[in-house]
Amino acid sequence: MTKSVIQPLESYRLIQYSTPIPCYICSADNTTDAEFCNHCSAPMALAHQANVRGVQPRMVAVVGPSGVGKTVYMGMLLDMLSQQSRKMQLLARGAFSINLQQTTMSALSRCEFPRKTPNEPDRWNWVHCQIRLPQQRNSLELIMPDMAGEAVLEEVDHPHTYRIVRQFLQKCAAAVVMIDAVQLKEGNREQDFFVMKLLSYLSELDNDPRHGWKRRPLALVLTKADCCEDCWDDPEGYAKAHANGLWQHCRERFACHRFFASGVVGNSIACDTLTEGRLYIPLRIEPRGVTEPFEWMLNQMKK
Ligand SMILES: Nc1nc2c(ncn2[C@@H]2O[C@H](COP(=O)(O)OP(=O)(O)O)[C@@H](O)[C@H]2O)c(=O)[nH]1
Ligand SMILES: [Mg+2]
Ligand SMILES: [Zn+2]
Repeated sequence: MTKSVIQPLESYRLIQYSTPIPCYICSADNTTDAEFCNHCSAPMALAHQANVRGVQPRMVAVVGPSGVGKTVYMGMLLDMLSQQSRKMQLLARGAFSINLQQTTMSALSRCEFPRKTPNEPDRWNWVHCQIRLPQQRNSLELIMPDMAGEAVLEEVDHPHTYRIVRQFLQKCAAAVVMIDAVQLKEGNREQDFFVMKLLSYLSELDNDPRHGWKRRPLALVLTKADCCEDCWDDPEGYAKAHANGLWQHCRERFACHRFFASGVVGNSIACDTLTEGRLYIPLRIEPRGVTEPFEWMLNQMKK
């Protein structure tokens, strides 16, 4: 014999699903309890935070080929800005915004570089932060993801394959574009080609003469400058000498751009391992030229 039981339907729970929440990156509707957007995989925490605070954060991109040093640069930048008190100050919004700084700084403190960024967008670290500029009353809300170089290249080569990359770059107010100074010097043209493709993609993504990428600030950062001393004094001259096509491209298509040099470690050595191949070990942390491109970019955005 089966005993009859009363099973409450709790259909009131379904009411919450009647109001969809639009994703902050691609604007597609999602249910209230979705962790990542169903359409582009961006974290829905970005949309919830924007709704709660009633402010629309602006977005900035840090892009470049895989292995150029984006993760190390962003982690160090966040760490430096969150610790300085007199100049530009950064305050993370939400616990998830601290992950990138935490993973980078804890790897560097163990004399290691952080692991490679996965290609899957739901595994990227996103940063939502508030920036206070010196002598300014109003602060700035920013969103920055640490995207994998391969995903960006895939979208650039085959547009519409990575919805998140396309939607994000379309809405970005400015970008830091990174190029490996060591590879340029060694004559490896891959960096040059990647960045030129990316810049063409951006120009086509939004070619509005007033608000399109032509007018948006672009900081071109030569990374790993600790290994090529000659790029510190004149980063633009270095780019002109070693990546002339890229330099010309910027001059013709981007009204607001500047070249910078940056290095996070003072010295690193290569070590061949049996399991993971060649690994680079940072011997000392000596950030140089890390905050300058970012500060320049924010100042240009204000204009
Ligand atoms: N010499 C030097 N090497 C760096 C620096 N930053 C990154 N690297 C090297 O570049 C590799 C890739 O860095 P990562 O930030 O993961 O690159 P991403 O793929 O662009 O995110 C690291 O494992 C290091 O070997 C730097 O400032 N100086
Ligand atoms: Mg990375
Ligand atoms: Zn989305």
